[in-house]
Amino acid sequence: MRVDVVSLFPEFVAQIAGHGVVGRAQERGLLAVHGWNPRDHAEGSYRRVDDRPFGGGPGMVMLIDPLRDCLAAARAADRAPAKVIYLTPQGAPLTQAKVRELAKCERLILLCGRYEGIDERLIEAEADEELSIGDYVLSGGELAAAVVIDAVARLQEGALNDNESAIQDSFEEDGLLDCPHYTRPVEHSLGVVPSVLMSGNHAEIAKWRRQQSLGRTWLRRPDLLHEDQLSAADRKLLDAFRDGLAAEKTK
Ligand code: 9D3
Repeated sequence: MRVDVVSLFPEFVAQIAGHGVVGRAQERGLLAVHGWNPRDHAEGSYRRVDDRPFGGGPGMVMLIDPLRDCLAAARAADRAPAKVIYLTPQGAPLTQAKVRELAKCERLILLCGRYEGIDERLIEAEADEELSIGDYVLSGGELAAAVVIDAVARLQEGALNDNESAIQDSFEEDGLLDCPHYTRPVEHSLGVVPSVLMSGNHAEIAKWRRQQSLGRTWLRRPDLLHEDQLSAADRKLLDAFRDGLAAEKTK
């Protein structure tokens, strides 16, 4: 997969793409990330990339032409057709389902805005999709681009080592939160490890982990839990989790 990032700070994105799972995916030839700067396509000694908004108001708007020429240069750098994604607070929320879909693309071009945003005509003419990474305010699209790159990189075949398997992720599997994890020592001044994890009974351990995933999702992210769609076994585990909590409260 090839990802081209159009940004006034392309080195910012390259930096992130050089480390961890993303860096390793690049080393393994599974992913290539390239940066493109609209300022390199801006005219005159000022190399202007923005101007004041029509209708007035604060801030600046990114000009059509430097962006369009930059995007054309990025497109022309490879024969494969690219899906162009504009990263913006007005976009559809990024989900793991969307990440799975994007990870299958041969080529993506990520368009990062700065200032108040980009002239709407450029977006209408060039962007296939608009995505947001969540309901909070960033200073530009670069961190959002880094998030998209990280999430799609780890789904490339061969990007993860065996111990990092994407399927093991309970979130990837069924949209539940993960269970708690423990390591040595068994007894610490901060507390002891739940005894079931020391029992060697793998069926009981799997049940406990499943129950913790269900219980935590119910407590912390009820929006992710579709109770009406749970299996009878999951229902029982969740009911027991709730009973356990209630018992603890009355203790
Ligand atoms: C202070 C500016 N805001 C006026 C009410 C609008 C605004 C413009 C540009 C807010 C943020 C940004 C820059 N953000 C992004 O480019 C961005 C983003 C984000 O801020 N949150 C979540 N996902 C994304 S994707 C791109």
